[in-house]
Amino acid sequence: MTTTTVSIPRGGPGLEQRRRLVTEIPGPRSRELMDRKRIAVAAGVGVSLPVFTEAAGGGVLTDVDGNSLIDLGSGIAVTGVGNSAPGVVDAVVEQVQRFTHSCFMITAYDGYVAVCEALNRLTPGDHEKRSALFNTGAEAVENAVKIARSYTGRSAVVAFDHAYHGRTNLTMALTAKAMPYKSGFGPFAPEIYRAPLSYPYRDGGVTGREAAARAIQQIEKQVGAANLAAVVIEPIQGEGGFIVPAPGFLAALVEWCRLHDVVFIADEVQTGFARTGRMFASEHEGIVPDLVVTAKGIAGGLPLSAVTGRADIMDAPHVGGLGGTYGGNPVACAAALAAIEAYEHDGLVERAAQIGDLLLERLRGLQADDPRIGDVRGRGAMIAVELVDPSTGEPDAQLTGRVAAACHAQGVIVLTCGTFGNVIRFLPPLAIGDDLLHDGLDVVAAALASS
Ligand code: PLZ
Repeated sequence: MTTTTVSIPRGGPGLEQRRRLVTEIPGPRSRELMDRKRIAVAAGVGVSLPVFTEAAGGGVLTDVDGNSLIDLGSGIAVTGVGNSAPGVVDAVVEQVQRFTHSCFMITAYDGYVAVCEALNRLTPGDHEKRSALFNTGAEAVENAVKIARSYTGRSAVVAFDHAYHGRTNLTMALTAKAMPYKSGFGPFAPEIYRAPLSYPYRDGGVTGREAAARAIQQIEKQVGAANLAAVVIEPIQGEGGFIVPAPGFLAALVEWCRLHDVVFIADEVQTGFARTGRMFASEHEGIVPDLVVTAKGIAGGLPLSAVTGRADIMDAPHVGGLGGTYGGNPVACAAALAAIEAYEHDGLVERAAQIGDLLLERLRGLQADDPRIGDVRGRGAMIAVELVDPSTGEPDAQLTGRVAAACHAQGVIVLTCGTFGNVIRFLPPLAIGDDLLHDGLDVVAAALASS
């Protein structure tokens, strides 16, 4: 009998932590694979960088051509603990050898309960809480709405301008932007209403309290508190452009919701788990949401999501009313417990805050010499620049596209976002080192200079 040794490329923090280009980006092997993708994969599934991943860890991602790229995106804010973080890998391997699935609704397992206990402990507020686990952010947002409707006996839901909550039918309705998320995919779920946000850079000095009053007046007139089950909001908007509402905006909304028995749902899918320099972004504003939706960073890259909140609200749906075949999959739960351990005990909350200071300082330095950088904003390791035409203040999506493409060509993964497509966002893994951040920002600076 002959045995073949398969060499598996190892990711994790052991991967050499530097940017290294050995081919153009994309290289020949990535281009070949992109040709196969075009034939095999539905055209609607886009790829930002036509590069195929080989391994990833710390602050880098290596591709199939041997290039090492700096990761300033974390797979859209997922790998906060780092890709293939050792604790996550060990926990997953151990669990995968025990059992891969039983369906929690058929026979239960302790990992699911332990993740719920951790979420109940870590989310804002020390009231009695319950959690339920799902697979994706969108699925968890949908379930939060189901729970709020069941609790209140009302149907209307308010979401905000620039909101992003997912791509399923209900969450498309909650999401604001038509292209690429909604266009051609309707009709959308009914009883969803949109309210104006607080967007300090484009709000002409409107305070948080004033912006909340503006939103509340519209909700009262156009929906009516008596019909409203829930208000859903990202404490810092993600896809919509990393918009940090003016201080007091979120608190005023929470206050109004309490007064009218409307369930306040914080969508912390992108902001959760140390990302913003606090375990949850709601903490920056001192708010205690009724329900908190989490996903992305929760499990170090495995698909898991959750709804956590007030026990009386969470327990409203009848037994059997919540679930799904894979929700709270045991392997994903094992990964989440290891990831949460790292967030809590490896200083990652503090690290996110430090990364934020470094990013803000460097980007504000660039802004001082470049009037096309209209705004630098965000919190912790969730920072963005909004690019504009300096003569008019109008969003400059073309410049944004050119800068992102120039970064990609130099081996730096940056993502864009924003309703107007004119925001470059930085979401590095919290496991990245300062030298990689500086190298990545040098590339961003050069890309801006040449675009
Ligand atoms: N809520 C706040 O950021 C996902 C989506 C990228 P899923 N954001 C990235 C894309 O183009 O699909 C997100 C989010 C917020 C909900 C979601 C949805 O999470 O896990 O993608 O369903």
